[in-house]
Amino acid sequence: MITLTRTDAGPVVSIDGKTALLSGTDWDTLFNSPNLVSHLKELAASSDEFSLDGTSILAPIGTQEVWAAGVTYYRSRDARMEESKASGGQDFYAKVYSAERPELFMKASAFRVVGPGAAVRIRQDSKWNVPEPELTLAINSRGEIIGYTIGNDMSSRDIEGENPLYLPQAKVYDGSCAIGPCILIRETDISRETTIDLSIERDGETVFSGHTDLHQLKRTPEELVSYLYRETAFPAGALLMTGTGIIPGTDFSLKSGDRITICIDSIGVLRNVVA
Ligand code: DO4
Ligand code: MG
Repeated sequence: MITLTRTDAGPVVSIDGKTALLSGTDWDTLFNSPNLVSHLKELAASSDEFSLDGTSILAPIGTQEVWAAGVTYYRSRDARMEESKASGGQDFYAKVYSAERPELFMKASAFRVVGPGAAVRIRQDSKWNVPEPELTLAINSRGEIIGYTIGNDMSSRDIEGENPLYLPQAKVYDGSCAIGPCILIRETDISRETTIDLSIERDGETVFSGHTDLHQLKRTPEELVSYLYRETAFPAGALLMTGTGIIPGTDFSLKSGDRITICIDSIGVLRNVVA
C-alpha cells in the first residue's frame, strides 16, 4: 500500500511501513509524474525516514480542479426526486440516473477546498444541509486514475430542491468541499467491496450514521473519467468525486458544531467540523 500525504513540510510518501518526506518536489509535478508507483518507490528508497508528528496534514490538492458526479447511487436518485417534487424537477434525476451521459459538475477550485480537521461551512441562506461522503478519484493530466481519496460534497438540499438550476449555489460556496486525508496510490483497481461510512456527532451523541459500498455505485470510475476528459483538458490533473450513496432522511439538517466523520476502508478517515 502506498499513500501520498500533503503536509506543511512537503509531500510525504508511505510505502510498506517507510515514511519519507519528498523535499524538492512539488505536489503538481508528483501528481503528474509518469510511472508514479515506481517513481515514488525510488524516491522513498533514497530518502530518510520521516515522522508525521508535529506536521499539519493539508488537503491532498495542488492546483487541480475538483469536479463531482451526481446521482450515481440509487439512494441519491431517490432523495433528490423527493426533495425536488414541489418544483417538478424530479424527472431530471430519474433520467440522469439511467442515461448514458453522467451528471458532472465543477465543485471547487483548489483554494476553496479544506483539508482534514478544518471547518466546512453551511450557507447562511439555507436551512437544509447535509454532507455527502464520496469516493474521490485523483486523475493526472493524461486522464489516468493515479489514486483515491475521500471527499465531502457539502450540499444545500433546500436550494437544489427549489429548482435544479440552482445546483451551483447548492454545491459551490466557501467551505463546501473537504478532501483528505491522503491519496491511496492506485496499484490495482479499488475493490467493489470497499465500504463508505458516514457518522455525524452533535454534543457528543451520534445523530446520524450511514453506510454504503462501491457495489452500489452505478457507474465505473473509468466511465466517469472518460466523460470528464472528453472535451476538457486538465493540465494539472483533476479530482473527481464519484457521488453519494448516503443521504440522511428529510428530517435531518447539519448544525454548527456538528462533527462529520467519513471513513473509506483502505483510504482512511476524513474528519471535519461544521463552522
Ligand atoms: O444532482 C445533483 C447532485 C448530486 C450529487 O451531488 C450526488 O449524487 O452526490
Ligand atoms: Mg454529491
